[in-house]
Amino acid sequence: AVSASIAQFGMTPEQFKECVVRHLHVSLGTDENKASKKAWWNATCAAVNEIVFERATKTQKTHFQKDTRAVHYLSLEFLMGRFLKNNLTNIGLTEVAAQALEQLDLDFNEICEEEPDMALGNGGLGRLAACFVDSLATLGYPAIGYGIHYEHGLFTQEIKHGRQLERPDSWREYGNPWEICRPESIQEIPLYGYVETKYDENGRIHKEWHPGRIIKGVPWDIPVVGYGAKTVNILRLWESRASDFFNWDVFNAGGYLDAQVENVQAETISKVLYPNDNTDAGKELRLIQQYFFCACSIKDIIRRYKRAHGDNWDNFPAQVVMQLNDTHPAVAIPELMRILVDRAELDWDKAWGICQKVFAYTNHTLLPEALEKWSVRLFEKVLPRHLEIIYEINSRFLEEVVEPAFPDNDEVKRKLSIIEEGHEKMVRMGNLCVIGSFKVNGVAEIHSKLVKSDLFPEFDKIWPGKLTNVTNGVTPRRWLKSCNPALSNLISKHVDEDWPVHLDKLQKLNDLADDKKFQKEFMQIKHDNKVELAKVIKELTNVDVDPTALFDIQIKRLHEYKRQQLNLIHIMALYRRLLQDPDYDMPKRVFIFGAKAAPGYYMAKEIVYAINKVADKVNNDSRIKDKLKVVFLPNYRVSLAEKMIPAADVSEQISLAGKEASGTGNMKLALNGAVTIGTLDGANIEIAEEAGEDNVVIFGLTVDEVKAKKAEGYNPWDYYYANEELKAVLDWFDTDYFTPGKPGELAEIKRSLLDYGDTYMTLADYASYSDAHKKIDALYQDSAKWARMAIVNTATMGKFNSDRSIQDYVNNIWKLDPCNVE
Ligand code: 26Y
Repeated sequence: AVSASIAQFGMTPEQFKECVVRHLHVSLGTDENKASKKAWWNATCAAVNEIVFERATKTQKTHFQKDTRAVHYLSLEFLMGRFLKNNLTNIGLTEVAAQALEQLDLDFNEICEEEPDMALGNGGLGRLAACFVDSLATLGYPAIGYGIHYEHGLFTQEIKHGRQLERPDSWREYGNPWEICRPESIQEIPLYGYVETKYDENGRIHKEWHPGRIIKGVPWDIPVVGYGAKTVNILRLWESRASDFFNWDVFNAGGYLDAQVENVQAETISKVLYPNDNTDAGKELRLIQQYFFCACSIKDIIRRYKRAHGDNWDNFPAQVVMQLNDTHPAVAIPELMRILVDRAELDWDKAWGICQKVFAYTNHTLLPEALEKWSVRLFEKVLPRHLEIIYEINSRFLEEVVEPAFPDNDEVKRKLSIIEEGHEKMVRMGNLCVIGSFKVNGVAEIHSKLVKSDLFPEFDKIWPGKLTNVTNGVTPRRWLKSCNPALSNLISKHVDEDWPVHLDKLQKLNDLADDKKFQKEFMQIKHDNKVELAKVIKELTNVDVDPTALFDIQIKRLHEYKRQQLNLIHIMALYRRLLQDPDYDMPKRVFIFGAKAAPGYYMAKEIVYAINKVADKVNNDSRIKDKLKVVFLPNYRVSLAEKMIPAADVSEQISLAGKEASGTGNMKLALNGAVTIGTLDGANIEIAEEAGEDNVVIFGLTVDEVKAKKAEGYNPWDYYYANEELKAVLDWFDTDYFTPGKPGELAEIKRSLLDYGDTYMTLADYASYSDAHKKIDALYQDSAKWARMAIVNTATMGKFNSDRSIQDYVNNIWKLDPCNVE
């Protein structure tokens, strides 16, 4: 069905070329002689959009006419990356476009490089949202993604003298061809002010919120093209502006300048993405961002519902499900209650019944510092009516649900209460989400198990079955077909060509895992991809790396729990071994990092610096004869990931067991034939199950062993004194070996691993990690064995198709029907 629909856009390169040239003239106002590469890129996008916008309109119309139930994916982050190549892949016109541009003497890849990444997200959670909207459209489900139209996405990272510098990201400074402004769907959003209590003639209480400010929300629509391009869904992102009528008052009062100040404040809301990943800062502007986009989205959803169903709310839960991407959009729950109770004047129980049928919540982390809490004081200032509603939800929950389940148990009540009592009272957004949702899911088997047993055990007892699992996935369209065309073509020679939508079909490659010819072809492609990455490395860092070396890649946000520092100390140990014994037996190795540190995360930035200083020293030390290279690629982002992942031999997934909820980079790397070195954490466990124990290298403490060791009192010094190599490497941080003339510049890293308690048990896992790498070395030196492992990894990753994740959500949570468009 998919390839048939692709044929429907059957276009010749000549036709596509004509279309591009026409747009160069009529849309870009230039011509073939003057056009910059940027103009060519814009014109190519415009050509693609002739198909995309048409399909988007048709899809929206069909969904409206059939009055379909839809999922509304609420997320503060969508890490979309680039669109051009992806949309061409999904429309099935990549080859046609490449040939058309060639006829114009242009290089397709070079033109694609003109596109800035749309980086409206931090890491895993934001990229997951992007993979999910791709899969929803591919599977033909009615869905809309809601988020914020940030002016500045995640900062651009530069490395200067080894340190991270942050520069603003201006992804749409010169316009963005993929988005359309929809002023006809603007929403007005209240903030601040106070609540008035009124009584009607029957003595019924009524609350009226008198806001202190009104903000305008302007929607921008971005089409999301499904593979095969039958369904094109919409990602709707809200931009904040000053409200016209509100400013009019100020203006009439003579406050022209004040009005401008108000404008700036209003526009600040969607100005910038918060760059924290897995650490909550609790800032007022962030709460306002959360409320702003939730309120806009709910108004938008209700407007659409009323167009089909009028003022009758009875069908609302049948038509609408809202998925909360972590607790970030949790304020949507009291917002819907406010609209139902204060505006629609439903009675509380009826309103709450609706809410509890509409919301579902995904938990992405167990880390205490990432669990959102807002001070009651701040909540009351920004959203006074919502705070009242939260108190009401809470008191009814404690009385009607907790008391019967745990009679007279104040300790459990204290734990489950949405309000945390203490020095400063806090609103716990996680508890609010569990109480207000009909389903709660973790993102990998082990994570979901820990959500039940450690994070919310009492909730699991109160509502058995509410807490569940949906293992994450990644879209094979972007993360294999589009980013690794050579491997994709090889696969298509041996597997039905609809493998990008039936990824389980890759299993057929298992039969070829020992086939000499296939091994040779597979590994030749890996080599070619490494040659390409080596060029990128040279360009970005001026470091020469040998493509025949083993490429070992760790790409993810910089966080102590992800343990880039474990990778680093092991690299230092290898360096030391080579210095002590120039004949030390190991294959040539290149260690490659990509990672952004949150700008306020001190230790993460120290680790970035340490990696770069070690890299400087190692890469320029002729004594080790290029047997070891270390590369930190600056500004890691989706488009850079697309170049790194196809070139990886080894995938580093080395978080402390129990800390990484799932991981998704692990899936992308394995899918492209990298062998995982990893702990039994998150989705690594399921990857090992699928690929088989022989095709991954597992090391380190298990979740249970971590718990036991913590309980008995973990002491990192024991490991320091017990391991001569580990001690020597850690002591290196006190010297000026890697920071000439500046002894102790890296000493904080050693301190964090010893004096500050080694929160993530890096030293406890060191010996086992080092052994695991020795195993990798031996396997790599047997090239047939290695090829077999790489192939089996690609062959067995079918489970991690995000289509499977979406189908799990549909079956167990959303209960949607696919909708045929045309
Ligand atoms: C509270 C706020 C500052 C905050 C902002 C971003 C908190 C958390 C985050 C981001 C979390 C995140 O990206 N979590 C990751 O989600 C992935 C998708 O489920 C998982 O694969 C990954 O293990 C998890 O760390």
